[in-house]
Amino acid sequence: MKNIDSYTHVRGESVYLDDIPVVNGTLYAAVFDSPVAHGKIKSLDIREAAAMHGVVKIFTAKDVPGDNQIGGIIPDEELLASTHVHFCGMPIALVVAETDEAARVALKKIKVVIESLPVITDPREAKEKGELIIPSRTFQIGDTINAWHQCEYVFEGRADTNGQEHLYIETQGAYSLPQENSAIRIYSSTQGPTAVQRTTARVLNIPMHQVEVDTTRLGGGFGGKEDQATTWGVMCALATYHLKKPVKYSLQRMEDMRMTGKRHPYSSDFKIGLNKDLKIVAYEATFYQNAGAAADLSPAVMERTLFHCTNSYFVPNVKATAYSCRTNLPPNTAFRGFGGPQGMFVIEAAIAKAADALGISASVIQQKNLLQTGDEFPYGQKAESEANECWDKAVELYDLEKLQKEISDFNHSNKQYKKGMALMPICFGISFTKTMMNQARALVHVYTDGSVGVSTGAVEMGQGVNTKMLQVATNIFSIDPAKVKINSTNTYRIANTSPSAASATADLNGKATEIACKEILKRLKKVAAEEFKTSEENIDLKDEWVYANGEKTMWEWKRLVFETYFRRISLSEHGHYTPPDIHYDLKKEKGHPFAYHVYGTVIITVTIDCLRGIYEFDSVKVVHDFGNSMNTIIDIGQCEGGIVQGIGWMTMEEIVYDKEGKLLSNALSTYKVPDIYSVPKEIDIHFLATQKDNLAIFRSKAVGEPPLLYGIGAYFALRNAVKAFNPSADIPYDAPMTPEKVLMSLYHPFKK
Ligand code: LUZ
Ligand code: MOS
Repeated sequence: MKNIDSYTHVRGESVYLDDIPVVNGTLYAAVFDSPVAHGKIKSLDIREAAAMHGVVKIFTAKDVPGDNQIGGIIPDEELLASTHVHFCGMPIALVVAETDEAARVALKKIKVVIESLPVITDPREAKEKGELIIPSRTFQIGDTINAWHQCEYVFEGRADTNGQEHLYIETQGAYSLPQENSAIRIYSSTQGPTAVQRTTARVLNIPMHQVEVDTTRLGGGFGGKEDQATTWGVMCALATYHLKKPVKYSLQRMEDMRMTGKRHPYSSDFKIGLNKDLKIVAYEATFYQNAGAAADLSPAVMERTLFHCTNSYFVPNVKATAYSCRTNLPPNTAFRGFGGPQGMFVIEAAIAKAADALGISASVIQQKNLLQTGDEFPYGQKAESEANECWDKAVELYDLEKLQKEISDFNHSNKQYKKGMALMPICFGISFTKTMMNQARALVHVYTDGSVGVSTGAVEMGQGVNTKMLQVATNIFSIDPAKVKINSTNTYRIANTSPSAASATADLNGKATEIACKEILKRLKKVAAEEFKTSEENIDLKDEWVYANGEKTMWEWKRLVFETYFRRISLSEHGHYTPPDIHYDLKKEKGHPFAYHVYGTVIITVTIDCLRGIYEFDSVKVVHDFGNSMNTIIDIGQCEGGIVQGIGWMTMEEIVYDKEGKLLSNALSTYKVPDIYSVPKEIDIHFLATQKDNLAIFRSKAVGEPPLLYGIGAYFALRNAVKAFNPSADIPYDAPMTPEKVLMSLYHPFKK
């Protein structure tokens, strides 16, 4: 089934935040943000700005009627700075004007005097100074202290990964409208409508039932709108609250890049020990997470780093410690993978270092240590592994031996160009790591004409979740897709939603939809059973017809629906789903946090130009564990997008802050993202279809985040290509491997 949004997308008719027809009297907001990364506000002068033509009002911290606080996990982030600023881009004042232009012109007239305080941008420095967001956490299995004695080889090193700008095509934004009796409706480009509702209620000191948040769709989220969309919704609502006027704020790209947090950079230390057979016996890692100036989602991201610190390998002795370090950068936040990729990169660096030292291919070590079913993760969960199946299938299907030979032949006969290849197995846990968040609801109405309306907590952000929800309803009722409408995500229809995140949206909301539909179906069948004088088990619905005892009856779907209504039986249901058997003990750091894991293996090949340091990815060949995909077109799209985004993070996207905490890569002229030319020439995705039971919707495993992890292979393929040119290259494990870094390592140190 095609994505139900493709028709309006292609015609430009899909309604994003900035396409919502504007109500008469709408005002426009813009934020005045801190020009310095850390300091004390000595004075703030808004008089000249407030007197400008078209300016209606300027709000500051003093105008917040409730709690001036937007911190989701920890209350450590002010909506508008009151006395101190903690990062460049921190909101200080909110200008509201009759036009967008007037608001932005007025920003320039605001005068602030800030007494500078010391700026920290490096997480290791923050840790040294005791600047931690939460106490450190350690995951442990076996006994690393005694395990080192059993190791034939031990290697230590350091690995760094940089951040990543979300670069959703649609920037952040919100539009709030005053309603009767002081209620407020907020259209928000958010992954988490409930977060916007809850925080607005807290900031304005009004009950949550006064705040309606409605989200039709996003032009991309990638985690950037899991938590940080809230700010803009609350800003608009604050102005609406005071002015009783509709207020809109759609951020400009540079505002968005400057003021919002990104993927967390990490700096890490590792120590790995292997025995003679190249089995990993022990692994230790210390992660320094660059959290930015406030907690945001950093504690949860840090936790997912620990959960993924051994990737898809079984290691009997592990000790991994993580620190969430407070720096003077915009608070870093969720980004597809949510700390998992950062954790995986470190063990892959450790394996690469060992392989280099032993003069073998990293794939030899990788293959020998893949998880088997029954193996225990450091957090106590037992694996239901597809790691070996994916790996073996990739090796066989894509003929690894032949590929390796082609590459070595190419490298022998070419001086200026070199090829490199890497294999990368992946493993990603599906569920919110906070067990409580794994719940969802769906509201299904069957109307008397036989059409169906479905509302869930799922937010459509381009990932195709609405199509999947529609498939669930049409499948259970066995009706034409045209009969089903998926409604906008709205806090008045579905309450207390978890954000659309953690790759779990289709599973959680799909299962809730399934539960609601099945309940209605049961009632429909009861009516049919009475009419056709048989039992409910003997009633079937197929292609909009009622069958009794296997025989087609006179009733079609529409008639059945109307007869049910005529008997005064409810045609609506609110379904609630929570995955069974997941739990976690924070004291022991053990449990069963994930409903299941997703596995896969990629073989990725790159060609570098050894004169210029530029490169092209020749091919990305994947065997991915989809379970039983319910929509192969959408799932391939998620894989392709995730792979390209992962390659971008690992190879070209370079976030640069200066020592003063100012973002230098602050526009698309200075921040390079993958474009159509940098997409690998070939992306081949093989579906590892398994018949095993799992907790995914229709056994179709979650697909949002896992494919991003394949991008890590790109980094190691590049390293291998550089080594083919300069075997003595001493390349730090420091991603992204930009063309500049490739060029430097090709010739440094250069012995020949
Ligand atoms: N968001 C969250 C996530 O709140 N918890 C998670 O475990 C998670 N995982 C991935 C992406 N977003
Ligand atoms: Mo996400 S990183 O699943 O919002």
